[in-house]
Amino acid sequence: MDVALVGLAASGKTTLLRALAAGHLPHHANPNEPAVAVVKVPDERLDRLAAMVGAKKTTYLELRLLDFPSLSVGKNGPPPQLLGALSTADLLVHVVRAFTDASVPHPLESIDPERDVAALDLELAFADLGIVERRIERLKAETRSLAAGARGAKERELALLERLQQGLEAEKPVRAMGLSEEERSLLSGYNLLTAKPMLLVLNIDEAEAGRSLEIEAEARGRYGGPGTSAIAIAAKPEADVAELPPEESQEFRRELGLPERSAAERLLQEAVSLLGLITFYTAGQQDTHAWSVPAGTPAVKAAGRIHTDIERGFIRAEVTGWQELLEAGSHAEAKRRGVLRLEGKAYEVQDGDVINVLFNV
Ligand SMILES: Nc1nc2c(ncn2[C@@H]2O[C@H](COP(=O)(O)OP(=O)(O)OP(=O)(O)O)[C@@H](O)[C@H]2O)c(=O)[nH]1
Ligand SMILES: [Mg+2]
Repeated sequence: MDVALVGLAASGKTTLLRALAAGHLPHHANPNEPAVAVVKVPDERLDRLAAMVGAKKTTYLELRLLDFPSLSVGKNGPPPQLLGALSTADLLVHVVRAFTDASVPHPLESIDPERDVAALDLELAFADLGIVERRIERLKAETRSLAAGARGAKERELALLERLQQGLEAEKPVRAMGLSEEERSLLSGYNLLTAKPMLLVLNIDEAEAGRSLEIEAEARGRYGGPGTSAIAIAAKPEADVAELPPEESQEFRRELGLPERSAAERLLQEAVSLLGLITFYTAGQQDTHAWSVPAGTPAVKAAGRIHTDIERGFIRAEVTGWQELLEAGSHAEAKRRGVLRLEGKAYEVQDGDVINVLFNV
């Protein structure tokens, strides 16, 4: 899954990437293209399961982070090439400047997070509007050349696009238009930017780090909505602490007043949930492994994430909630306590399930 970090110039995108990638930073190959870093999603549940079984290897979920060049807004909006590169991302992370540091100039010359959020949203909506309008023109022309009886599908698409056009003109993102599953899949080929989930990251002052969670709650109330969430992070100190060994980082976090959970853990787990994914685990001694699947995935399909043979030969899944398994301390004890359940192919995998698939090849 690709997560694009976007924002105005000097909002802290690259600093945030340093906090998320803990020092493993890519180089910008070309100033007009994003730099890419593959990061592991920190996961305490996985760490504890791995410790319980004494796993030789622990495998975290991974996300690809794309650090985009800054997007300009207003009269000289972002170049089409950059917006095109954004269109294949699965999630947009808008890094919004909320830190005050006078030595870092702001492209719009004042600190105003609400204005910046609205300005970038407007650019994205404008880009989508262009795509929708061009498609409407094309569809109208195509429909005219068809016999009346053969116009059904195109007319349905046209009606949907006209609805989007109206919404976008009113600056409403597609993700907030309440589209059905079917309508969304009809639109999936267009890669509309405002149809993607959006995570706003308020990059706050170091001095405000102690109030992160409070500022975040306020921001969620203000900006949250369908497919949209917000988080407050002090990127600079988070980036500095991310490079320390884990034993030292907790102490520094306390001294700096940073929240107990790291920026990487908070942001990347929020990203996974905005992507509509849930995490399940396999707790083997060789490898204790986190896997992600879309919410609502049946056990047999989830098994296919592990290996296609396991999907094909699926018999049953032994399923235990991560917490119950940790409380029991072993699979054997979980079985004795009756918290290990046997589930069939259609069982809908839940976030936090620890699964052992019984299969036959
Ligand atoms: N005080 C303070 N400075 C920050 C913070 N985050 C970033 N900066 C500074 O702001 C400047 C720009 O940060 P970058 O992370 O390079 O911003 P960017 O969004 O990647 O910038 P471009 O890629 O040029 O658009 C740097 O000098 C950072 O040190 C922060 O949380 N607090
Ligand atoms: Mg940068």
